[in-house]
Amino acid sequence: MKKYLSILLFTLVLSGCDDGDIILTSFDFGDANLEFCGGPGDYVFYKINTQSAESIAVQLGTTDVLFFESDTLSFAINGSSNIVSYRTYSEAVGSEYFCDNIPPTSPEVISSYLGTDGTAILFITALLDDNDGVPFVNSFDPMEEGFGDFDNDGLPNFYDDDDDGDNVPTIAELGDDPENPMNTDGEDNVDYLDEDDDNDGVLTRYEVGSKKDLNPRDNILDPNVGPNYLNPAVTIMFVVDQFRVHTYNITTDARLRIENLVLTSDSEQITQQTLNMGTISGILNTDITLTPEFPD
Ligand SMILES: [Ca+2]
Ligand SMILES: [Ca+2]
Ligand SMILES: [Ca+2]
Ligand SMILES: [Ca+2]
Repeated sequence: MKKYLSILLFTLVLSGCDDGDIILTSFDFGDANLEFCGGPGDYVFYKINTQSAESIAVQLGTTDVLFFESDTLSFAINGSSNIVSYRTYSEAVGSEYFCDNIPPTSPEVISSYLGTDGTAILFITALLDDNDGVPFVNSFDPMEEGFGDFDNDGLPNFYDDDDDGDNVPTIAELGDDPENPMNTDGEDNVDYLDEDDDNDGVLTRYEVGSKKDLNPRDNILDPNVGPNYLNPAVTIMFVVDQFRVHTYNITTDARLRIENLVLTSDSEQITQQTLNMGTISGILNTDITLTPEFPD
């Protein structure tokens, strides 16, 4: 006989059940952390309740590379490419049960439910940061550390670690007091948004030792004054229209929710309107290095 029970109803039934009846399901993942392994083609999210020896796992078959940008993605649960499975075991399982190429043969599966309907929704929040010492500003103004692109290198200021494209990293152009960034020539923009920091008519990027030199900081003719790009008396130049390597960090949080889930076993069906699986902070935390193309 097939029983149709909502999880809520089932929880009520269980809480009134203390006479040793056989309990097939507890479906309690309240304290369990959402965990993750896998990658494109096989993204696996799972929760384990070690006390009641049960697990719920969501496998997503998308071959897309996820977590590098913010997005909200929906996946139809179908039992083949996108799988939800709920299981109880003879004893608690560990992460290897979901993450190893060859899953362990023990413990024994007591009951097994497969998702036959529902939608898994993945909320991805990716934070990009150049860690250049300038705090993020929610603005499109190219003079602010936001979405504007001061040097037109394709990287918005908030994750461009050389905002003015002069091949001196922003963090090296702020000076001792980031609240009041350095302005060597005392004119126009502060140094990290100034392509000619000493106002000598030669772009900072050009105040180097050769056409291939991408580091103006180590060209110092007069050590008493400092690097040539901060010395208006020195105008030795080589045309360098290339950018140095840039680095920024991506840190991503992922939240998973399942809606209208139908779990089916041989003898029973469990439905749940909304199942919040939880959040994984820092599911991705990686540095990206690239060399921006020089604009025409
Ligand atoms: Ca830029
Ligand atoms: Ca920046
Ligand atoms: Ca710079
Ligand atoms: Ca100079």
